[in-house]
Amino acid sequence: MCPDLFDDLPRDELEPLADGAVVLRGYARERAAQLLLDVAAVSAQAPFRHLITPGGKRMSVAMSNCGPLGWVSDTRGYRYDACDPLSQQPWPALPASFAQLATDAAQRAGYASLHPDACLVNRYAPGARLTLHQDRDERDVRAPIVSVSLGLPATFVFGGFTRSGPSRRVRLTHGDVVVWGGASRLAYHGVLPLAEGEHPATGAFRYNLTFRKVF
Ligand code: MD6
Ligand code: FE
Repeated sequence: MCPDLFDDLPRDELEPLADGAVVLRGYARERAAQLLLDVAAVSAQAPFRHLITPGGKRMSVAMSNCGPLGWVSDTRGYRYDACDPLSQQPWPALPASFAQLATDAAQRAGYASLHPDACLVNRYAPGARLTLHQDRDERDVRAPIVSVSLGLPATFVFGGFTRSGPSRRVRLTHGDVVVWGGASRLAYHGVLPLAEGEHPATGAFRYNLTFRKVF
């Protein structure tokens, strides 16, 4: 069957992924248009760019940030920085639509309150991928991460606490939100190379917003 037939139905399913991690299917769908307008506004101020890994490789995913802190990478390492290295200016403020969604989704997933101080905005073109990694540059790993998928579908790989351990794959489509904390907060994860496609809301791209509490 073709799951896209059901794209217009309201969905608010809570799908357990692992201990502490849950997929809220379609949770952001009704807000997606506003979120994408705000992605455009953020990236007008802090353009998408391909960061360089500490090992000297160009990342295939293009990134921007908003909020008090932004995640950056260069040959000196990974870190959070209050300024955009391209402009030497503070990152754009967290749009109200972003802040509201992060708080609502965390609550829906059972986390009392999330006050994110960083939002990483990822843009995937066909072929772009994210190799297995842990999110461990945040000092406060008690807070969950809220991750929003917009546009083209992607396959998310969710592993354990070692890079080579077993993993499962989860299809993430437009409007899906993953809330990820507790026992899974430091699990390895990644995104398989994005397939070619055309999405009515985002064209040939997938966007992902991840809200974090760094401090
Ligand atoms: C992405 N997401 O979905 C990449 N990290 O494009 C992540 O790397 C991620 O979705 C931590 C928690 C949730 C995530
Ligand atoms: Fe991550």
